[in-house]
Amino acid sequence: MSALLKSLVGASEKSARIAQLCRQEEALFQLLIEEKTGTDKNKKFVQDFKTLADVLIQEVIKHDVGKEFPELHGHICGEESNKFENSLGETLVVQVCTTQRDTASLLFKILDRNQPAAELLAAAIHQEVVLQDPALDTVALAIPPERLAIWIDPIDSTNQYIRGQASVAPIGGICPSGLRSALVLIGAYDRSSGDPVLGVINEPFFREDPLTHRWQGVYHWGVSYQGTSLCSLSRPPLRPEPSVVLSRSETPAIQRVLRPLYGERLLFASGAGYKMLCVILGLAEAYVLSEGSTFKWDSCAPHAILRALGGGMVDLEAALQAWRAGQRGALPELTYSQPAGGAVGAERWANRGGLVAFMHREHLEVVLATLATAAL
Ligand code: 2IP
Ligand code: CA
Ligand code: CA
Repeated sequence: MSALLKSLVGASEKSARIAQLCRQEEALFQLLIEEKTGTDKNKKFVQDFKTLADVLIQEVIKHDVGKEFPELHGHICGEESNKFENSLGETLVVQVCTTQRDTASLLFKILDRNQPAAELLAAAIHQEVVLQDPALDTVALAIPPERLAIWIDPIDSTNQYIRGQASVAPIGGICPSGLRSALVLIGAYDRSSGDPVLGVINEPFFREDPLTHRWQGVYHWGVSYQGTSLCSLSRPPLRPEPSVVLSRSETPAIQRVLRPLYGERLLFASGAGYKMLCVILGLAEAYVLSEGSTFKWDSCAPHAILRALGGGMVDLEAALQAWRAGQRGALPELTYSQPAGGAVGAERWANRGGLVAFMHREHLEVVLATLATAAL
């Protein structure tokens, strides 16, 4: 199990390096930021490249983890499809090849014959990541990989990743926007129960080195399985003046109802994963989302870490229903193995009832009691 945890952390590190590289290397950066000038073909190409960063990272994780754990083959899924249409209208399958050279020639085709970009990416994809983390080496856990499946969001908060604002001043410790909210999310869940088991969150843009202007990242992990909880972080306390973090597009009705509870400590941030991370780090007591705009790949990793620290993530609609019916014991947490009935495409994996991410059960109860009695 610790081998799987290490493999997922290693894959998140490689992913973070690819995400950083696309912003740092001129040949790649130009593709990422180029604006709507030029021909339609150019426009399409730029659009393609933005997706390519996501698709590539997902394929790298699938490849590296799948190679080490054949039991997981067919059970590593994510937001992206690996079919990719280039600007010439050719459909190509993005994959990690056996050698760096083969990967580079595949990328050369995908990237409209841009050799420097193809070579830089191929080198990053085939690099060996050596983790230097003694804490990880001491983790001893026995969870058979064949009981697990994996959800990946290769880059969450893509919009902020593309926009790339480096230094956005935090409000109440939380960055409202900017590169900080772009995260790599890798979560494992129990195939039969659907419960989240293991989560890795990597922050590729944690800190910019003032001298080299290179990005430095940081990762966090947590495991919660059959009564055993382990985490790279410690449980934050419930603060006397709690705060909540919301999406900027959260409904006015929810904002109005929560305002009296939090006052000035009603905070806003981009990125679903980042808002969950804020709860994990104790920068917010809750993340409330009333709409079905997140997916299993957004919540699985943060949810596993929250559980490892004694928190959780409930389905808001189902939790409110249970609360109103007086069933206030075990509130319905999100699960990860079943698609939503009657939905198609990505919608099958949406957290359709919205969610509340929380660290302290008593605070979740305050949120639910407030929302349950309000006219929404
Ligand atoms: C998005 C991203 C958005 C979030 C949305 C996610 O994932 O995290 O930022 O919206 O829910 O699905 P918001 O920022 O309003 O919370 P992606 O960037 O991977 O599409
Ligand atoms: Ca996402
Ligand atoms: Ca994404």
